[in-house]
Amino acid sequence: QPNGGNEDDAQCNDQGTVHLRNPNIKQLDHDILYHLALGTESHDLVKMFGDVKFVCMGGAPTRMEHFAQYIHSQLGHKLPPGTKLQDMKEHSHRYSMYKVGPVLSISHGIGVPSLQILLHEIIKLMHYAKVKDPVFFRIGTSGGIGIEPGSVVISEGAVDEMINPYHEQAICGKKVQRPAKLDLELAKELQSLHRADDGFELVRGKTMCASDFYEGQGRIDGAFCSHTEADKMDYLKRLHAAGVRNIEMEATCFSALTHMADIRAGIVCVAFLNRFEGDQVCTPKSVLTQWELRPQQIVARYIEKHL
Ligand code: R2B
Ligand code: URA
Repeated sequence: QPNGGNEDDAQCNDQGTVHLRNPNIKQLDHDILYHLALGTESHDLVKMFGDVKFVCMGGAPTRMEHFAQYIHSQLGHKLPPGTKLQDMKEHSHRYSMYKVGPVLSISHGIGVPSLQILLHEIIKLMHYAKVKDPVFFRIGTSGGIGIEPGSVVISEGAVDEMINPYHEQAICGKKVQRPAKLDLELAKELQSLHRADDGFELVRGKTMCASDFYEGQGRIDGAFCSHTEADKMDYLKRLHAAGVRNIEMEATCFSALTHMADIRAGIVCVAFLNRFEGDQVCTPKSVLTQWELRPQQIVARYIEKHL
């Protein structure tokens, strides 16, 4: 193992606070969460974030701003009196972060590297803020496999492009694999919050995480392409047969890092297209924007239920 100790150590999460699996952290006088523009010495993290219960992440800054507004308008009555929507602009060197009482809404950008940096710092933030039993969500967009465009997929777990159920990370010249597991009970509960009159389908399935939108997702419409339409269809069918129902770009990392931190986590994504039918996202932007609200609705119901 690289410096950092045994990843199989049992978590001592007796008080429900988030423990860091890194013995080096204890040696630090103070810790700077560089990409969040926060630090243990410069900020009172317990005061600022100690009440957080739900951490919601999604790729786009505007979506996460909208989610914060949505939570404020929908759940305001259940939040402590006077709870305001805080735009934490000054604490977003790279990411956009909003706080509505116990709900943190943060954009993570596109792809694993951007998300992974954020997860390291947010998990440390939860630890320093002494947050108890937080639940993490990714509310995102994806390409569906064999499902109606506009459907919502609740992930049961993630696989990489090779259909391996782990997140692989090179550390000091060695590849380290970490299981990309999600909480199945949470996934089932999220599914139960779907209503017959929602006007969209909701399915549970595996999510394939790619490191590219084009060739890495089998698309034949990128700037480069050395495979055929038939190769693509074979690959999509193999994914489907393995239980994969959607493709996006962060699921393995999100699942693996939350799992390692012993944090309950769920991924809820809307599918913008059915990849069996094509590669281009042809639906008008105004419709996509409406579809993007669907995962937010499901997660807001979960939050409301558990407030
Ligand atoms: C879904 O959509 C983005 C790419 O368009 C990426 O962040 C993802 O996971
Ligand atoms: N996001 C992806 O990563 N893939 C898609 O096909 C659509 C959204």
